[in-house]
Amino acid sequence: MADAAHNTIYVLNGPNLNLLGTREPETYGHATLADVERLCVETAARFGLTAECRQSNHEGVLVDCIHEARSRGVVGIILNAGAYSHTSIALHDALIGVKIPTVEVHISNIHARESFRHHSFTAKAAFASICGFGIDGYRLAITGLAAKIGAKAVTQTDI
Ligand code: CA2
Repeated sequence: MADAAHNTIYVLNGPNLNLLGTREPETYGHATLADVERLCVETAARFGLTAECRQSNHEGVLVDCIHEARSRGVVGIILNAGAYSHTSIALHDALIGVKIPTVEVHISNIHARESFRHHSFTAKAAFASICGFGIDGYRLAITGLAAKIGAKAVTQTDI
């Protein structure tokens, strides 16, 4: 493995999540994508993990990120595939293919919204899903992922 990343997790955000904090605050809150990514980096660090954050509006780019995660030896994925969650068999297949422990996150409670948001293809390939906690869902997801992969909270003396 050329570029092993054995304490790296990927945080992948899909289409339109770059607009966070600019519109629809009643649904998605006021935090920006930069706020989400900061939260993820800080939460991951508490478990000795490095969060690498990517956002793309393109399905194929997200598929490529998932493949890259495997080739780099990434140990976990946090995925909010946005609307592709509800449509993308390609993302589902990529996650199944790489076999990396994945947590699906949605900022909003997709089950309390339109029926077309109730089903998620990507959730079927994740070991856990979380929705409706706003951006705190990312923190909860990383905490759960850390427990799943055996990454222990680091103490101040470890840092
Ligand atoms: O609740 C979530 O996190 C979603 O994944 C967000 C997606 C939506 O399609 C999913 O059903 C649920 C949409 C992200 C769009 O984010 C925006 C943020 C601000 C303004 C406009 C869009």
